[in-house]
Amino acid sequence: MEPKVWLKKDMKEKQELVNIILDRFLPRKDEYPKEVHKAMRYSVFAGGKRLRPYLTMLAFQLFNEDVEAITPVAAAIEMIHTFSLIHDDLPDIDDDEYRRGKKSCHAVYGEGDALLAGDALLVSAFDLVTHAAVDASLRIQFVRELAQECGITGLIAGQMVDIQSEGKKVDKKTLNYIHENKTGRLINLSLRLGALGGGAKEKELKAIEEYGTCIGMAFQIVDDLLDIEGSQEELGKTIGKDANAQKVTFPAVYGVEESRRQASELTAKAKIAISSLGARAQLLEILADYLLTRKS
Ligand code: GRG
Repeated sequence: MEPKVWLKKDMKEKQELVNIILDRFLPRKDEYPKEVHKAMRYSVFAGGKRLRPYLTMLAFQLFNEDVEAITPVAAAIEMIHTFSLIHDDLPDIDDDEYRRGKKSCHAVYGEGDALLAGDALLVSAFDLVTHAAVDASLRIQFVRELAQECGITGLIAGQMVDIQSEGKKVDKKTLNYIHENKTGRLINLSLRLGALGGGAKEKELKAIEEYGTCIGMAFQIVDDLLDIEGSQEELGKTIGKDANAQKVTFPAVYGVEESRRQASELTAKAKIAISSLGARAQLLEILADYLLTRKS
């Protein structure tokens, strides 16, 4: 099968597994109090590539075929990711009216409901993680690592510095700090939890983490480039927002060409990092290339 076709097929199958868990786990739309449940479901099922859950499942599958065992963790990570998008779009953060090709959560349900829907997704994700069919000690580790990576030493820190840096001239170190924390940490953790759940050894984990660090940064560079060169229709969100808000982005600091070069270099490094895992890591390699050329 052609690599891209294989990847698309596998992504679709795994997306469906994740969607089933999300649908089973999230409260029904008509459950009291309805508004918050509707808003949660609206954003979770608005679309989205389901990249992070896919990474968790792929990493798990390198070591264990029974991928359904890790699906609760994959779905929980998607809930956290969706929470971060809902809050990121709020008027006091990035103020974005569109997300995943639809009106953003607060634009439909109002700021209060969107805030609570995000909070509920974040908290419930920690419950869902504990449903993974792995050893209890691993489940505890998952909860702890999620809290650390998403909290004040991870995502929130990255987002905070991002907000503080708007309109300012920042150095390359700060640019890296923002992107590594805001985007890279959750991408890397998605892979790490999958690999840990599957039973990866220390050396294998290291290779997967190196891959995660590289594709995480490349993913954000491409995200920055798409904000300049992408199409609003394909992306499903407003484009040109970064420049308008004087955001700290790779193209703003390095220029478009150099940013593209860095994304390619990181993708090549990511593929080298997992070459030691052999043929079983082929889909991760194909995925790295796909992420570099994605249009949405
Ligand atoms: C505690 C998780 C947590 C977050 C609080 C709001 C916030 C702090 C962080 C926001 C982080 C953020 C929005 C980073 C941008 C990352 C990014 C490039 C998102 C787009 O990801 P895609 O393209 O989106 O995978 P889809 O819609 O396909 O899922």
